Amino acid sequence: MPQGKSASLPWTSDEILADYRTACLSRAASLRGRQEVLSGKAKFGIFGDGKEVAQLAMARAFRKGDWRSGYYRDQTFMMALGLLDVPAFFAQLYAHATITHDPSSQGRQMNNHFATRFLDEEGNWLCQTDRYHSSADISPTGGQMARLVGLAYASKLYRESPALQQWERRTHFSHEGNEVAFGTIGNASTSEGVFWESLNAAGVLQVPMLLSIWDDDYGISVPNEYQTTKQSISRLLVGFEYEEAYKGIRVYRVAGYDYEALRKTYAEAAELCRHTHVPCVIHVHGMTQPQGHSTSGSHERYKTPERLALEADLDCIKKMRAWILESQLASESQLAQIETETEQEAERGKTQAWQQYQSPILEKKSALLAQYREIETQVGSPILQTQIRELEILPTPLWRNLSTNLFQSTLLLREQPAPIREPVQHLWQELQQKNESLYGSHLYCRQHSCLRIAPILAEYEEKAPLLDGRQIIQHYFNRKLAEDPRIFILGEDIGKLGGVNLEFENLQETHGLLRVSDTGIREATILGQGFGAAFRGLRPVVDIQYLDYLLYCLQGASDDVATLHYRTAGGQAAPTIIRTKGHRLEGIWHSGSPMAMLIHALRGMYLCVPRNCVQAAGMYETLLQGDDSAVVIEVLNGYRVKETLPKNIGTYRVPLGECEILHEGHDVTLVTYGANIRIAQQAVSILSTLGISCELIDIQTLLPFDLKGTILASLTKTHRIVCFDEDVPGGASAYILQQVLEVQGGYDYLDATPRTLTAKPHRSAFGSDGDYYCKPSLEELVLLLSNVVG
Ligand SMILES: Cc1ncc(C[n+]2csc(CCOP(=O)(O)OP(=O)(O)O)c2C)c(N)n1
Repeated sequence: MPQGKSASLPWTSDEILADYRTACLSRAASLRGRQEVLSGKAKFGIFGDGKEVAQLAMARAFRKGDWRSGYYRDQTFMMALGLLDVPAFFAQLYAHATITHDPSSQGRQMNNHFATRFLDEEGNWLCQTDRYHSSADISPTGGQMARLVGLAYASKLYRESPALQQWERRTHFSHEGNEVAFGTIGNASTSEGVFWESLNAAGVLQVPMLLSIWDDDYGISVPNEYQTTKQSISRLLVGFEYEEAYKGIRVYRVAGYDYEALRKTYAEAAELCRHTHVPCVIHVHGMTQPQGHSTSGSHERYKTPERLALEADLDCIKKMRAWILESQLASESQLAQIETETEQEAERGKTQAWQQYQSPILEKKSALLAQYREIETQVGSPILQTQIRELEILPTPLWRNLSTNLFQSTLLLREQPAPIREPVQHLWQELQQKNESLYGSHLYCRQHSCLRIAPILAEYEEKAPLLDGRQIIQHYFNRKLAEDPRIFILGEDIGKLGGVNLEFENLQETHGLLRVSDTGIREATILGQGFGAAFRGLRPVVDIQYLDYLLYCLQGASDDVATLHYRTAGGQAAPTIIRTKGHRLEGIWHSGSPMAMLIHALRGMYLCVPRNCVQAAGMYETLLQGDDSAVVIEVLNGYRVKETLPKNIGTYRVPLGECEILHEGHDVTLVTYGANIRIAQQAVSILSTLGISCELIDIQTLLPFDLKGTILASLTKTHRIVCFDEDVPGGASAYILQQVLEVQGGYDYLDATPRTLTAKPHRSAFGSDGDYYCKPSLEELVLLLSNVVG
């Protein structure tokens, strides 16, 4: 081994050559990945070529207990830490739906979407301090940013929260908040609003977030000229620059092909971040894309020959190679050997992954062909000739090809006697069920599901105090914050003020700034701040001031929070409670009830719509015992309504997915929830004076929906249903009727047309008249119910 420059470097030449090997292996995998897609063996591919060397440096600065929140270019980083091998890289490319082969996602995510597993098979949380972590990637570019803030924020909490320092399990998750959250993002995605919001939040919070910006000058075909003011993200970040008096963010700029500078920059930034919690950004410029953006197109269509030539010159592996030789760290033949070996390893890994992916399907195909031939012998005619031919000519079948083929065979065999026809039908059903459950698992947690939490009834003392609803919430959280150091609440105006409705009055004084924290007006990162911290064993309650403003964080809630457990096939959970208030106040943006939007965007979360604060507290308690995430929408105009304080506040639990019958009746079933309950109760008593008996059912949670079939049971008695809802026509009411009529089978019991009473298709105008004529009213409800009963 030539000694050369290694003597003056802080790293051994062995270490540098190990890095070079990883870079070469990663590149060899990328090149083959594209070929696999172009030859039809995979659907789509996106790779990390051109970004290898910086990721080696990032991996060298990464410690056990640290976290990554990145995007689809980071394969070299994952390989460098031993979190990804070549077979797993290809298994994900092929969408191999087996957890042992694609441990990131069980074939659910596009390739290069990475996740480590920190839950065991039973959903128990593994020790986090002795391993490397990658929070699960998502495809919406920039979407990793909000979560990154929270991953870093957890270190701050573990270091600074006195309550957490007392928690006996803290060492399972953190060593005094020394963990750094490493982020990665492409240059073009820094144009997203959430990028700026996250940076600002990290600067304000002073959290150990180390963000790398991989800058290859393009976002697919659109150059920085159209992406970034002044065409340089680090130039733009000057205002964020750290100053002793004002804090801020340390910004570094380094070339993506300069191994030595990258190693030094990452070592310095990570050290600073880890010890001082000053957030850092490393703008890595001069990166390239040897194969273009993805397999969806070719970059020759939009890059000039000069640009392509420049990229070839700047290729980071080529540059690293030249630097190694120049520095006399290795000889030409040593490097050539590494290159040959990594080519071979990539080839072997690819072949192995393909065989592992194909062999069970090919086995099934052979078994099926044998069965078809046997059937033809029994029938005595070539009845399945086409099906056999179709299978025979399929060199690389998918499971769906077998399913389709089998289904067509069931049609061809429909006239045959049962012993011939039924085994084929069973095979089709078996394959269908197996794959439906394979692809459908883990939408919610299993072992630590909130649905497994035993309910506990609220109990009342004889002379229980009557309080404003908001005080019930205050009592509940006061108790929980005292009991459970993992819980923290954050949001706009909830700290010093105690919430705009004073639901958290004095809680910050009692429990401290880190347990009940004011944030800026930044809903996307309020959610991310909580959600990211939830990966690290904490229990955030994220306050969104009004339901109408949930839209600002809906992208994160839908793409990131709601899909997490599913997209990792049970490998990750980050139980986050979004608390908000809505339905009914006055004003276009203070009275929204966009429930259908939430129901459909948030499958994977629970959607709780408590009618009052006592119910809400019971739902929070159930949620805090499980590992699922949820949105709880409290009734905005209910905080001054008097409620009786249960003596077991903080312990009683309202079960999720269970309706409550609030008034028994026999003429019509009235289903509703949340703020409408009070109006419905008035309608029920008016109608009883008219001789109409209504059964009033509070749905309580829209996700999950009436798991015990309470509404159906009511329908078997009343044969009529009215769904009363504040969403737009055809909004949540359509979902409710679909659940009752189709899923529960309520259609069979109806004697009258099912009806809905909803808000108007536009938003509600301001003022009490605006409210009355835009939202469904008591009078309309009374009229509708009496017409239905007729
Ligand atoms: C929110 C969102 N918009 C658009 C896309 C489609 N898309 C995928 S990658 C990409 C370009 C991203 O460029 P950049 O952030 O520079 O990262 P690079 O791919 O160059 O590494 C686009 C527009 C997306 N995935 N997400």
